[in-house]
Parts: sequence; structure tokens; C-alpha cells
Amino acid sequence: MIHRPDPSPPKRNNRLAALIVLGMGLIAAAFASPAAADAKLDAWIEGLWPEAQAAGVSRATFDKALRGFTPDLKLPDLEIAGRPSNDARGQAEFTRAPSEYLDRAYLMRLAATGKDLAAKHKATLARIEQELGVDRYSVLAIWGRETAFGHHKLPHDAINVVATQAYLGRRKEMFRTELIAALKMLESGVPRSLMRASWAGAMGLTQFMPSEYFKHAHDLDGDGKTDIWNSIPDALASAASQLKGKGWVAGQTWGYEVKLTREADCGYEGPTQERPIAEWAKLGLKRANGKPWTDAQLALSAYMMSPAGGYGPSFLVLENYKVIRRYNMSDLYAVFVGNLADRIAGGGDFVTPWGGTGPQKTRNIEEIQERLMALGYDVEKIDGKVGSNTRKVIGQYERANNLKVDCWPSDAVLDHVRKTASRESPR
Ligand SMILES: [Ca+2]
Repeated sequence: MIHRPDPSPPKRNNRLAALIVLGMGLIAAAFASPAAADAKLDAWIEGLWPEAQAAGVSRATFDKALRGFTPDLKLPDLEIAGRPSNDARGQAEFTRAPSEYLDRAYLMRLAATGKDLAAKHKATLARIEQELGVDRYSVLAIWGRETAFGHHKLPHDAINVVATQAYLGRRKEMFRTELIAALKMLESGVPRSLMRASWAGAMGLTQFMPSEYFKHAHDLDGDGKTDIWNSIPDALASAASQLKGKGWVAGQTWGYEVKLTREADCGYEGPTQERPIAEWAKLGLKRANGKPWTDAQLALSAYMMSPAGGYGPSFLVLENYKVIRRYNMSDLYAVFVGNLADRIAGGGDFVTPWGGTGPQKTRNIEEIQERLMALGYDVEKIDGKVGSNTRKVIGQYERANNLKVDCWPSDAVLDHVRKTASRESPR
């Protein structure tokens, strides 16, 4: 080993000069920029007033709500100069494996509680089915997914969260609307102490955004108050009302687990491949539980959903799957809620087990997406996430190149697209 002398230390006067510059910088940061930031924040708050006023919020409510507002810089999904944008679901480096999100043991525990609650709230749930047309199992599944039936403690003050997101978030316009709605909630008499929220501002037992509160909150127990925090009838009816408002089809389920075939592999996943179940049946798709398709089912329109590509259960999903997805824009969420509903109803166990799809490196997924896009595949966006469209195009690539079709961004696929790209490169 070659011995290398330590680099000589900087001369004392250089170091002193550096310290002075650093000290001046710190003083400037401590005095000048917070004041500037305060002025900017004050101006932003004042800019909200005309909208709040137009929405019927009084000046007293407005001032009280936003007095002393300090953005919560620890929230996810903010855009702050000099800080890498942190993704909403904390997937900065790795994407979460579907087997982890759709953990069978957790689903079974929730389903057991859900069955008890179905019995306990039988009369309420029957009324919800009758008045709003949403089945009891789906309503309970939303409650189970959102707050584990009220067991999740919501860590944030809703006003602070939506104001922070409206001021510094990646989706400022959307949260500005939510902030005005949250101020309206205060104006209508909802106590601020009740307005505890998730990082994204969702409140109550079934996680309502402030704007949804005004559209869909429902006073089912008839005490004159719409209480999505403490009244289980109100919270469940509000969730059902929201599903109904988003297009719920009464009397229909969300989807069916299916067995894939060579003719209908996971490369057919996603809404772009939607078709009647009769056509899927012609491609050989059968229900995983072995039951034959009924004529009524064959007439329904469905698309394929394979959250783990070829390494887990696949589903044909119907209109109500899309409705659940409108409640929370995530395929894993919608499969979770649909499956939990089936389990509370007494079935629902996965026929195909979740396989060993470990967490994937975001930058590897991005590279696969970039390379497939360059090769002319229908990649919607380069986001480093394993969404249904990414799985579909990987499946199409694997099929076209006589690889094992597993629709998963494995290292083997990455190696293969790198070689394909270099073969097709003009260099
Ligand atoms: Ca009530």
C-alpha cells in the first residue's frame, strides 16, 4: 500500500476568512430570509381571503384559522428549493412490493374484525344498502383500509396540512380548493380539535377530504350533525355516498381473480385492454376458483389487473373497481378494498399466492421505462414506478423477444433492453 501524506491544512488566514464568510451567511439566513419568507407567507394568506370570503367564510374564522400558520416542512410531497422532491408515498428509492401492501395475514385480521362489525352494525348497513345502493362489505372494507376501523390515530391538524400543501406542495391548486373547503367546515361549526388528518388532509373514520365533506357527508343517524369522526352510521353512510357519487353500480362486485393463459398473459394488463368478459373467455381466461362464467358475467366489460405481474394473483376488474380507485387513485388500494370486501363477505382468499417480487430500485425501473420508450413501446411516463402500464409494456417486450412473460422490471429485463438498445443503436 502506498503511503500518501495528508493534504496540507489550509493556511490559517484562509480558514479565518472562510469562517467569517460562513458566519455572515448564517447571520443573513437567520435574519434576512425568515423575514422575507414571512412577508411572502403573509401575502399568500391575504391572497386567499377573496376566495374564502366568496365561499362564505367570515373574516373572524379566516383570521383565527390562519393566525400563526407555519408550514410543516416535514410533510411529504412538498416542493422546496434545494431539497429533492419527496414522493407522496415515500417511494424515493424503492417501490413497495405488492405482496407487502396486499399482505394476506393483515387482510385476514381486518376481515375478522370486519365480520364482527358487520353483525354489530347490521341495521345501519342495511339502511345504507337500501338508501345508497352500496353493499355492506364494500363500505366496511373502505373503513378497514382507511383507518383500520378507527384504530389509526391521525397525526396532523387538517388546516395546517392542507395550508402547507397549498403553499408549498406539488399539487398547490388542488390543495388550495381543499383549504377553502376546510375553512368552510370551521365556519359551519366543525370544531378544529376534531379536524385531525392524514398527511394529505383526509379526515374522519373513512378519510374524507374537506371538499368531499360538502359533497357527500351524510347525517344517517339523524341527529342534525354530520359527524364523520364519532358517528359510525354517519361515517359509513358518507363513504357510501361518496362511492355512489363516483359512479358505484349497485348489485355488482369489483372483480374476479382469474388464471392467466399463454394467449392472455400479463402483457394484456390495464384499462387500454378493456373488453367484454366473453372476449377474455375466448382467450382462455377462467375464474381462479374454478367456477364457470355466468352469462351475466360474460356480458360485463372488464380489464386485467396483475399487481405483481406474473408473480401473484391476476384479476378481471369491473366498473366498481374504477369507482374505488376514484376514492384513492391507486391500483393496490383498489385491489385491497375489493379483496377485503370479499373476505368480509366470507370468501376472497387468493387462489394464486403472491410470489417473490422484492422491492425494485426506482432508477432501474426508470431506465427500463426510458429504454422501452426509445424502442417505441407505449410507455406513458418515466416515473420509476411499477404501474399497470409499465407491467403491460414489459410483458409486450418479453413476448416479442421470446422471454419468459412475467411483466416485472427484473434485472434480467434490464440487461436485455440494454443489449437490444445497443444492437439497435446506429453507433
Ligand atoms: Ca349525525
